[in-house]
Amino acid sequence: MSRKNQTLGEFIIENQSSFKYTSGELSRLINSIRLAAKVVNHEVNKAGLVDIIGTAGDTNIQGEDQQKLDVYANDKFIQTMTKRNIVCGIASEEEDDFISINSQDENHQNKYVVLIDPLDGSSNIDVNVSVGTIFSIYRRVTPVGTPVTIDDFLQKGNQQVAAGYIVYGTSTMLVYTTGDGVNGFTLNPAIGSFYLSHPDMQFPENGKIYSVNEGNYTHFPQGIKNYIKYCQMEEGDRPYTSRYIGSLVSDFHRNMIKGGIYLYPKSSVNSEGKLRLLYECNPMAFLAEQANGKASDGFTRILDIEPTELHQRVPFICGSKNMVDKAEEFMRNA
Ligand code: AHM
Ligand code: MG
Repeated sequence: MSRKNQTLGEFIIENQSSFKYTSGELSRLINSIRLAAKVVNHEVNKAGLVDIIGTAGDTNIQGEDQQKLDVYANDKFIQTMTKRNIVCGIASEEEDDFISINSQDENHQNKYVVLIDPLDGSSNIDVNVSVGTIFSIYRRVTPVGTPVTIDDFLQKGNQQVAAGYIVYGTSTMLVYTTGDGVNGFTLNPAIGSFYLSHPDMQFPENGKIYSVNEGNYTHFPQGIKNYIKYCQMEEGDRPYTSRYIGSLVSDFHRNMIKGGIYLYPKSSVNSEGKLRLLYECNPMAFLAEQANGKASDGFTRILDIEPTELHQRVPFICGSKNMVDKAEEFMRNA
């Protein structure tokens, strides 16, 4: 039984038995993500001090090399999961190829692979605006005991066993699903523990917020242009409100709480869209569906798309179910 103020550690232990494979391996993996999130959070919070303690490429006062925060976050998540011998493979936005991790006994006994965007929206760091980490977890499809292959990573989103994000915002939250609803945990920085603050998160079926980079308007497909005009039209509960942070995790998080839609369509500039299927769209789509929302590329359910490459991009429309349905209708009819 989950209850508010439960720590994330307690929640993971109590809910372990509801997960269909109960070896504890997935729980250990989520625990290691929790740990890395705290370390990255600590560093993100110091970002404003960069002029005092040194910029990327500098050496700081303690003689340590300063790293860009996205590189730092990438290293921390990979190190945490590798050193704890918890996954058999990792793919990251920051790495060209996937990483195969040998178990300590070199037997490749771990069953899970993780795909991660270690610091999404990192251009927001310099201006003190929220950023996030996104993760997606699968069971490997190749046999345990052999090195992972690309096939372990190129799985459809509907095969995910867990997914989540960390939002480094006015407070830091970890939000995740193992396919049994979505729960959000807020970090108490004084104690260093995440507490269950948002049990069973749900997208309202309707919303009044649309989030899209309207600077790209002239390059959008006609269906998206028509939908944006629909959002702006004065009729019924419209016009909707426009809110765009430019940080997927933050825009998604707000829309899930308040009701809204996020769109990153393809355009004449980004012919495939901008966002990455495997470590941005799929995990957010899994969360959205688990929270009674919806995610689509305009025509197809995101979670049903067959991946063809690690860093594949797709158009992404995600949020309150009725809003996504409406945007799809405009795409179909354009
Ligand atoms: P990134 O992975 O390079 O940070 O890009 C992903 C980000 C999303 O978080 C955000 O929604 C989008 O890119 C913003 O893009 P744009 O500046 O083109 O609107
Ligand atoms: Mg990203």
